[in-house]
Amino acid sequence: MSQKPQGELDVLDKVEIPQKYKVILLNDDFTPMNFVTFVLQRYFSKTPSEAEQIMIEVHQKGAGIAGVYTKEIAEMKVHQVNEVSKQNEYPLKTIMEAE
Ligand code: TYC
Repeated sequence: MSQKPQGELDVLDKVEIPQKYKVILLNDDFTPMNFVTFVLQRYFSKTPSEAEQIMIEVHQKGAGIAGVYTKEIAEMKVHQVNEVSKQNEYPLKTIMEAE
């Protein structure tokens, strides 16, 4: 048990906090909007209205956050989206970025 005052972190405490990664959806000119909203619901557990909102943001701004996860989970999401997009012959891509 730590004897330190609350709110104070030392190096040993810090290494136990896992780094989180943003999974970022990228816009393109070809992927249908309904496929993007499907992906957000299926792989990122978004509601239909959340999915619609994120898809529109990506469409307008060029990129947007689909979710934030630990490294292994983020890697899996990126892989799943890139694979399902390829299978459907759409250029939809995701990347991950440390928070
Ligand atoms: N820009 C696409 C279109 O007009 C829709 C789209 C949105 C594609 C988000 C990718 O990540 C994306 N059909």
